[in-house]
Amino acid sequence: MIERTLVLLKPDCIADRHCGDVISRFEASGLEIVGCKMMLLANEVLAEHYAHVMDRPFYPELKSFMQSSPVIALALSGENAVALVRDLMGPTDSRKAPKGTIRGDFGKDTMVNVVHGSDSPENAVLELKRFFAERELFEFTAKR
Ligand code: IDP
Ligand code: MG
Repeated sequence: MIERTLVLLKPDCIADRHCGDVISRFEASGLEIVGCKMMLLANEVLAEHYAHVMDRPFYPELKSFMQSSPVIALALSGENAVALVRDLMGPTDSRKAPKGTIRGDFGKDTMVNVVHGSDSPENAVLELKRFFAERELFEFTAKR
């Protein structure tokens, strides 16, 4: 099934100049970019996006990490895009992520882990709405 999913390239990805590498992996796996923008995450957006970890002791540090620079938000489209992106990312803790995954190759630890990817098709729909206006998302399959 063709799905869309939300990816965020986190501040460490930008600072370490890994955006190109990460996007290349998504493209090489057959995913297409159907939305893209750089943005500073406002408090409210971040609080919604990370509502499920808001009560955890690490939230203040996560908040300051995620607001330490802009992030790059991507909407990616393709066959099973949600699960495919999660597979390419690897698990949350970069130190436990296998080599060959994005977090395993470029991440530092559990917090500083290069990318966000939606964890279910339902959340992907909600998250895309959170980060993109409808007119900022494109249906296209590029003509080759
Ligand atoms: P995910 O990004 O792999 O889906 P979530 O559990 O949804 O992981 O957590 C959201 C983000 O919160 C993680 O990507 C990471 O940046 C941060 N995080 C999660 N667990 C921890 C932790 O135990 N310590 C520090 N940061 C964490
Ligand atoms: Mg998550």
